Amino acid sequence: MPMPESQPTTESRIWDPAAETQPTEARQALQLERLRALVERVAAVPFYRAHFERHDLSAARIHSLDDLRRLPFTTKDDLRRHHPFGFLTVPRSEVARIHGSSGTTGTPTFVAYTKADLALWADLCARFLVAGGLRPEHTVQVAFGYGLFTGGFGLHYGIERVGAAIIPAAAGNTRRQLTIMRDLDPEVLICTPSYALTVADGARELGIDPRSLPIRFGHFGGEPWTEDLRRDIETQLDIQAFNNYGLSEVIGPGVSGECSERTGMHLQDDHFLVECLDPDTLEPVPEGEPGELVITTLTREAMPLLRYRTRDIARLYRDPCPCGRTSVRMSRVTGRSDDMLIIRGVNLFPSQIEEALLRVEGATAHYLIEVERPGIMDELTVKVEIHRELFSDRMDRMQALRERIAHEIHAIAGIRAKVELVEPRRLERFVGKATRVIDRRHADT
Ligand code: DLL
Repeated sequence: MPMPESQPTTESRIWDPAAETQPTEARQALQLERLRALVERVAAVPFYRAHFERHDLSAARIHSLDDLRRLPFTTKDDLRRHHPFGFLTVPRSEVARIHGSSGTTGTPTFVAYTKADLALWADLCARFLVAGGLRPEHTVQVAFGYGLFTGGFGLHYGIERVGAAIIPAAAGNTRRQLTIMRDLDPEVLICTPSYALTVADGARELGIDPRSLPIRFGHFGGEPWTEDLRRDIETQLDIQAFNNYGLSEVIGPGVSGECSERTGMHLQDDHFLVECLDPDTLEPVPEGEPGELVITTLTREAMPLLRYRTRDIARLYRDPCPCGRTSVRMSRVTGRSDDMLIIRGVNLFPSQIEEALLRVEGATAHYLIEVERPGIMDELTVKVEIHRELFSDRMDRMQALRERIAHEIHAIAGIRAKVELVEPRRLERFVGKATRVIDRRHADT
């Protein structure tokens, strides 16, 4: 496992030593016990019950952790098909909170939590925050959105659990974020990695040296980023940058996060059983090879999931970590096995662009999505063929059409795109699967 170049100086403490340093054998016994209990609970969900009946499965037939492989996969499409609460295993009256996936798609996926789920979530966030240096005496600025997105509230209650002071600044308005920072002296920043760089840029624009800001370290997640970006953030802001990973369907942030060693993110495997599979064959990849993470939520109450296909590609590491935590660790997410793009932290499916184009008279469904990261922020360009009769030299008409398309894309996908109108048949045609996306962001990493 590669070592980061700079060694962090944050102190390493463990939030829940009994759980986090549990010997492997005891951990496996606990996982098996929890897996059996889970199989019993999810039999209440018609989707799972049908599979159990077909395959004559029950909790009593789960003898070892290998029996996990006899359980069905769950996909985002399954959740959509049983929208909104087909996977609920508790009465609605026991639901304490509902969040949604950041994918602002036509059919959202909602995730329900009981009171116990919320308590667990806060605890899991506390674990990685403490592993990455958070102490009760710190002040933390949270620049994640507070809303259906799990980032803001998830981290908020984790920080509260640790006992640190929270500034719930929420997402955006960089100038205000900087004023808050200057006035309140937070040592910790929580946001997406790309936003951390926006904060640095914003400071420079105001004539402030970003290295002079009070922030000493940050916990960043919610979108893919590279080791290069980490170095950039650390240099620009003179901080230590920690990575944390999660997804709404599983719980939100808190699935995994780095300790001060920063050699992979500790996966909280007393609560999440993780497999690393070849996305095509669905067979396990060899140890340490990249594969799709598939997660079973062992202890979630409201909406537990069996073998949820995250589509996130990463490696797993099982060698011991010098920090003393015994969990399996995961690498950075290096890609996704489906076509979902994450642009400036927002999930985008090519089908949403298609949907938007088809709402605008004059636009066609021949389009190409180009994503680049010329500076620190992702840039989305949609090239679209328009009907010949609309292709005129009247600049004002073309401009109006571009704006209508951009407006529809924003309405459907919640994202701003640059729109380029092209003449009919200018874009490549395909005999097999069409290539709709050219993503140049990771070409050099
Ligand atoms: O992004 C949960 C989260 C919020 C995690 C804040 C960390 C911090 P979703 O909106 O459902 O949930 O998006 C989940 O984002 O499947 C990954 O593809 C991607 N993702 C999340 N964290 C990371 C990360 C939240 N550290 C999807 N590195 C996931 C790479 C990440 N990708």
